This record gives sequence, C-alpha cells and structure tokens, in this order.
Amino acid sequence: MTVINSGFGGRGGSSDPRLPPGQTHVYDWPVLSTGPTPNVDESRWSFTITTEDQVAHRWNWSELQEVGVEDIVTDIHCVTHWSKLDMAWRGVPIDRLFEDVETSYDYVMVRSYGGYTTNLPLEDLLDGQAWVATEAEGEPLRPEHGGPARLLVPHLYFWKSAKWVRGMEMMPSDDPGFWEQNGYHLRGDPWREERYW
Ligand SMILES: Nc1nc2c(c(=O)[nH]1)N[C@H]1C(S)=C(S)[C@@H](COP(=O)(O)O)O[C@H]1N2
Ligand SMILES: [Mo]
Repeated sequence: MTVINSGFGGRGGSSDPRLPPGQTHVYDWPVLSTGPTPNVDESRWSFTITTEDQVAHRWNWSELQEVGVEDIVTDIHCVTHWSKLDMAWRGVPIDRLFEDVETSYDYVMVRSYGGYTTNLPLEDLLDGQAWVATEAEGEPLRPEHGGPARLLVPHLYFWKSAKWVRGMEMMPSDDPGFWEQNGYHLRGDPWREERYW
C-alpha cells in the first residue's frame, strides 16, 4: 500500500522530489498532438539516421527489434505542467543505433511521420538517455501515443519525445524544430524550467 504524502507547506501535489518545478503529478496519460494521428503500419515503418555525407543508416521494424530492446522505468514531464511518474517503457537505446554512424556534427533534427520535427544536441541522445520506444506500460505503443514507435528522451520536456518517429538527420548547428520555432526552448530541461524562449 502506498501512502501519498501531502508534503510540507501545503502546496498540494507539488511536494514529490521527483517533480520538477511547476509540474503536477497526473495519473492518466494525456494525448498531445498538433495534428491527426498518422496511420503508420509496422510493415512500412522504418527509422533512418542520415549523416552529413548523405550516408543513410536504416532499420525496418524487424531489424530494429534485432538491435535489442531495453526496459526502462522513468518519469516524463510535459511543458504544459503535467508529469507522469514511474512509467514502464520498452525501447532500443539510441546508443546502439549510433554505433556505426560516423559524424562530426553535434546536433540532430528528429523527423516524424506526419511532419513533426524537434531538435536536440547529440549528447542528449547518447549515454543511456534516449530510446526509440515501442512499448509503454506493458503494451505496444498506441497510435495516439506515437505507435508503432516514438522517441523517448525523458530527461527533457516531452515535446522532444517525437511520436511516430521516422528518423534523425545530423546538423552542424542547433536549428529549431516545430515547437522550438514556435517559442519553445531550444533544449527544454524541466529541472531548469526551460519552457519558452
Ligand atoms: N509527432 C509528434 N510528436 C509529438 C507531438 C506531436 O504533436 N507530434 N507532441 C509532443 C508533445 S508537445 C508532447 S507533450 C508529447 C505528448 O505525448 P503523448 O500524447 O503520448 O502524451 O508528444 C510530443 N511528441
Ligand atoms: Mo507538450
């Protein structure tokens, strides 16, 4: 049995040390999408990393599974102030996908089916910090949550975790993606409240 501690100061729900500043713990899982859910069948899904030399490293669905999945338990934080704690995820570490990638560029544009983009420094995707996730809470990722596969970068605000992910392109500079062009922070660290800029 879990006892929910109301914490000190009576600020109501924001006392959990796992909650970054300004976040509220939610138990449901909101859906936040800028457009319609694209219909991406596993049979036509693929993930491509493209380098400055126009070398394309590509995995189809079964090739991705062969790379090897990991189970992750982590918290996620949306810039619209909700956080969901202790989520169970399964996915392929981005580290594994970059093993044979040769690049001297430091930044990545992530691209999704449907046109969504988001930018990240490569160092935020490596060292066990990011995955191509295919399952959440013990089930295949539902289409509205990015199925068949989405990026999972839990240490940054959740808009960086691109749903329906289809690839990454190396970039020499930190060019803004979709939300970043619309006023969201270039990096989005929830512990520093990097929401907007
Ligand atoms: N392709 C795509 N990925 C996306 C989005 C989107 O609109 N399209 N929204 C982002 C935002 S702002 C958030 S908070 C999370 C929401 O994920 P969820 O709907 O699974 O909660 O997805 C992120 N990834
Ligand atoms: Mo969001």
